[in-house]
Amino acid sequence: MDSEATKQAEIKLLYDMLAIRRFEEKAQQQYQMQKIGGFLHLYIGQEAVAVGSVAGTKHDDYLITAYRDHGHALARGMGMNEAMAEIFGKATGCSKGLGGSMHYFDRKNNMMGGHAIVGGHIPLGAGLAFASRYRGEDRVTLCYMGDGAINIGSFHEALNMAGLWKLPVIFICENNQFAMGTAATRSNPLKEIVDRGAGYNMQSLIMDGMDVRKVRDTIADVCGKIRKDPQPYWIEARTYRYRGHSMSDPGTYRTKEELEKHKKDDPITQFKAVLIKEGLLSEEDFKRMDTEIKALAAASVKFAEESDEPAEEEVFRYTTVETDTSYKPIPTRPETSKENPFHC
Ligand SMILES: Cc1ncc(C[n+]2csc(CCOP(=O)(O)OP(=O)(O)O)c2C)c(N)n1
Repeated sequence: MDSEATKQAEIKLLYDMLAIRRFEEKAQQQYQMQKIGGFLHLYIGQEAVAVGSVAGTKHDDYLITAYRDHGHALARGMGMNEAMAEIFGKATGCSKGLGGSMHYFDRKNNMMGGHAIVGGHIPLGAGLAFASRYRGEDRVTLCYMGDGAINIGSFHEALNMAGLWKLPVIFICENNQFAMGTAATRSNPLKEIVDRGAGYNMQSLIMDGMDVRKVRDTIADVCGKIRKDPQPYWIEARTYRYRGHSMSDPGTYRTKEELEKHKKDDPITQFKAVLIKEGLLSEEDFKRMDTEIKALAAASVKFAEESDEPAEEEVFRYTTVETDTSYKPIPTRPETSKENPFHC
């Protein structure tokens, strides 16, 4: 990349993090105005993990995550309109208004969903990686989860299989230190979450989840290694969520002092200061960027409000199975070989 392209790529990291923050602030406001039903889990504080990791991937690489999914979807290229409309339950939403905040889906950007059942998506992440390896596709899967997901049965089954079959997947534990109100230190027999990878013979590492550049560089490096030598990785991203678990969380499990301490590491203010110091951005540039993003977030609310509800019959279309008579199973299966070593 020439220096102008490099500069723009750096600024985009900040832009994307700020877009998630402003989008969610707007969503929070709308929720408080009772325009949104159901759950709303904000990603505020954790933006560097989604933005940095997406920047370290190719667009073909799959992403799959849990219910705190706005950040991953926006970072991967989902527009604010379809993201906001989904929270509003409108037909123009990314999941046709039927999934809500916890079930974003964006096939065109290879974002294979937000998933509400804690740990339920981890085998799906392994499955995506299996599929791309089986088909001989050059794809890495990024499977994100919270620290509360690592004691769920499906976590162990999926990591075991991924380790055994050397699947091209990066399991990223976004350790924001709490599963609802339970501190990770109270639910794990091992002191360090990163040490979990050893049980599945996985390369494991810790990543500073508040530093967007470090996240990008780590993921780019690991993806590069996986493309050459397919195998799973286990990464603990150390981060922190600034808002409650969801909108109805009084937050009594942590002190104000603890929260304030972590806010000093805010990934957006930190990175903004770095870019200004390096002469890549001015305060004026930042204000312009912020104004533009706030206008997009406000416009997304208008778009959501003006969109139609899903038609009544659509609800049943996606909850019951219709037999697809045109479906034909893959006629032949590639032979087991060095490239395709699965014995199943
Ligand atoms: C199987 C299952 N059990 C319980 C819940 C209720 N629940 C919703 S969120 C949550 C905590 C998960 O915490 P973590 O995985 O650390 O993710 P974070 O909220 O920190 O992003 C729980 C227990 C659920 N959704 N699914």
